[in-house]
Formats: sequence, structure tokens, C-alpha cells
Amino acid sequence: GVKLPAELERKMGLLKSSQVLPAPSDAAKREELTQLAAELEGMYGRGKYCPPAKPTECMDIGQLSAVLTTSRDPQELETAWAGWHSISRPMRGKYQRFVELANEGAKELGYANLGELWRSKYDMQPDAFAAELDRLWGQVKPLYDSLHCYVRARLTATYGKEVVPPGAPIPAHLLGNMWAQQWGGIYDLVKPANAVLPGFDLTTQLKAKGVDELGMVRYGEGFFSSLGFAKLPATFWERSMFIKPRDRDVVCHASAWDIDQKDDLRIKMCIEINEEDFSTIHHELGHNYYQRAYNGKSTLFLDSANDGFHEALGDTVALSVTPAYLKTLGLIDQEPPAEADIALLLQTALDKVAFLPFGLTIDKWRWEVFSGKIPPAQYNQAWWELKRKYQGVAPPAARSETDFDPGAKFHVPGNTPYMRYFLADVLQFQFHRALCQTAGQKGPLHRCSIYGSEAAGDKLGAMMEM
Ligand code: X8Z
Ligand code: ZN
Repeated sequence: GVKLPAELERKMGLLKSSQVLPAPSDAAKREELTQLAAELEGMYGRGKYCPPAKPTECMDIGQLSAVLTTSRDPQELETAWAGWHSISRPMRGKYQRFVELANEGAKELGYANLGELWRSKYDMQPDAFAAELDRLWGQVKPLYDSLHCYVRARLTATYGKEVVPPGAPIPAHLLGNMWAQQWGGIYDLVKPANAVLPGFDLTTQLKAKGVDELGMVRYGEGFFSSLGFAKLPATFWERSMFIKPRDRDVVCHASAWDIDQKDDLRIKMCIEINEEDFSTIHHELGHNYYQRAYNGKSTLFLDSANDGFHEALGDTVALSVTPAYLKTLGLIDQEPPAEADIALLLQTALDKVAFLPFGLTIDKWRWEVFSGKIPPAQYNQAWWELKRKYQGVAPPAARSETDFDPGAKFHVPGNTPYMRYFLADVLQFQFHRALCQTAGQKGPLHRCSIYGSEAAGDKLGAMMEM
């Protein structure tokens, strides 16, 4: 009830809400929670599937993901899918206890549960935030429904009615991604019949041009430099992890780090030479440039407007990775003609539109787990009910409560809130449109690249500094 100056009041609020894992004040419980958090993330990082027929040839998430993207054999796809989803079974009991303890911490801070804390960071009441998400989803759902319907029809044509029954949820192992979150991996199965994008497969082109892992990151840095941002410091190149180590297990899920709140910026990633990682590098660098832009603020203000902004920044820049831009880099030889626009837009939709309901469901599930509405005995069933309702996908194999499929997605054992990515999936197109206007681009938005526009860079920099 104390009345404080606005800035201090905000800082007090941030002190409470800025952590994603509030510890209980009891020392033993605090230690237990810390242990559980580390164990769960470690289990994800070490996760491997060893096929019974070849028990010495265990596969990690990188290898299994490659199967999901490249194989067109439903049985092989199902085996890889089920294999990865078996790594999270042992997490279930630990996650249940993790939820209990994290909720205790949230309650001590005055929140009903951890979900309410997570929803309290958006400059509105937690309930209003939940309602805002449903409003946004309502706006974009018709577009998703169209994409879903079209893709299912194409998959039925590819795999047959037995594998992909018309009118039923799409089996989750056929969408080119372990979590069915982005579908760009099956572009070749769904592309328009007359689509000609000659020499435009970026993965092929990167490999053909001999671009290596560091070269991929240099391209990302080059884009930000073209907007007028200073180059990354030498320590970024010395201290980042770009390549999967040969001698130990690591969490390969890409992340960006701000070590000293000044200039010791790093990424940690197991880069593969392909289109997806080319884009992910821009995503991660977006975090680093954002962190550097606001490093002059006081500690509690060292963050983005909300976490959706942080996640949107690098993706916004990656939206400018257009055919024209790739041609400028010499990575493709010719720009696809205007008739190829539908094909280009479909490519983008497979990643960005397909992601929308996925982005929504992870925390729809966690919020109900934290509130107790989903009890531990229904963890997995409730997960698939949400996936069916929003994404319209179904598990390829029978599931039971011995499975813990949410744990097969990094952010659950890693305890990273997920609504930020849903927000970012909307925000990045608004940022892209605004920056393209600033850059004075006149053509269609999907052909706009802000590469080389210092005017756009200035505006982006000013936004990040705030
Ligand atoms: O986790 C990430 C980034 C790190 S913040 C690689 N993303 C989400 C995911 O992979 O699930 C980026 C898009 C969605
Ligand atoms: Zn991110």
C-alpha cells in the first residue's frame, strides 16, 4: 500500500515478477528445487534414443530431428518420434515435485501459483493477458485452419488415407519437426504443383558454397552491421559455443547469453549447416544485440518491453532474409520471379502460421498444471487434448500416463516460459512492416528486406534501448 514514485514502483514490481523460478524461503526446499531444475535440464541435454535392434547406435535430438525433417517413411518417422518421446518418461515424478516447490515460491511472493506470476509481466492483469491471447488466437485461427486443411490434404495424397485420415487430426510425426511446431521441413511435399524456385533451397546452397558454422554466424552479424550496429566483440567469437562438442553431452537447444550486462555476449548452439539454423542464428543474435542496446540501464530495467519483444527481435531481422538479400550475398544465383510469390509465402506460412497454436499450447498446459486444474495423473492426456484442440494434431503411437511428452520439449524441463514465442510470432510481422516503411520499401511486404537500411537500424536501436 505504500505510494512510490512511478519508477520505483515499477522496480518493486519487477523484483517480484522478474524471476521465472521463485524459490521457497525454506533452505532445504530451495536446495531441492535447484537440484530438480538442474536435473531436469540435464536429462533433456543427455537425452538419447537407443534402438533395440542397434543398442550401441544411440541417437541424440540432432540426429532424430534430422530423421523427422528428411525421412518420408512413416514407420521410420514414428520410430524416431517415439524414440525421442521416450527420453522424458523419467522426468515425470521430478516435474511433479518441481511444480509443488515452484508454486510454494510463487505463493510466498503473493501469487496464486507460478502460472499467475508468469502472466504478470505484461503490463496488464494476469487474467487480461490470458484473454488477450485468446483474442489474438481468434484473429489468426482462420489462417491456421486453412493451412492445416491444405497440408492435411497434401499429406493424405502422399501417405494415403490409412496414415492420414481426412477429417481427423494430423499425425504429429509427419510434419517435418519433432514437435510439429514448424512445418517448413515438408515444403517439398506440399509445394504448389507448378512452383519453380530454381536454386533457392538455402540448405543446398549453403553446403554448395562451403559455408561453415562460423561463416553462418558471420552472415548474421553482417546483417546487423548493415543496419548500423557495432560488430560483436572479440570475446563473442572466443567464448561462444557454435559447434557440438565431441567429448561431452550439452544442451544443444540454442540460447543467447548476456554474461556481464555490458559486452560479454555469447551464443550457445550446435550449429548445423541448413536453412533452419541460418534463421536461428539471426534469432539468437537478436537477443545479443538487444542485450547490448539496453546495457546502460539500471539492473532491473535490463530487459525488453516484454519477453515477446526479445523473442521477436532476431526473427524480425530474419524476415528480411529474402531471395533478393540472398542474391546480394551471392548465396543464390537468381531471384525467383513474381509468379513464385505463392510458393514463397507458403514456405513462410509453414513455419510462422503453423507455429501459432503450438506457441499457445505449451503454456496453456503449464498454466493449468501450475494451478492444479491438470493433476499429475492427467499430465499426458491433458497435453494431447490441448494439442488436438489448438493444433489439430494427434500422437502417432498410443500414449499413456507412463509417458511424459511435455518433457520432450526443451522449455518444459528447461523451465522457460513459452507464451513469449506466440507473442513474438505476431509482433515480428508488425515490427517488419514498420521497419520496411521506415526503410522506404514500396513492394509487397514479403519481398521487403531492410538489409543496409540505417534508418531502419536507428529505429530498431531506439526501440531496443528503451
Ligand atoms: O527456443 C527458441 C530459441 C531460443 S530462445 C531457439 N525458440 C522456440 C523453440 O525453439 O521452441 C525460437 C522459436 C521457438
Ligand atoms: Zn529466443
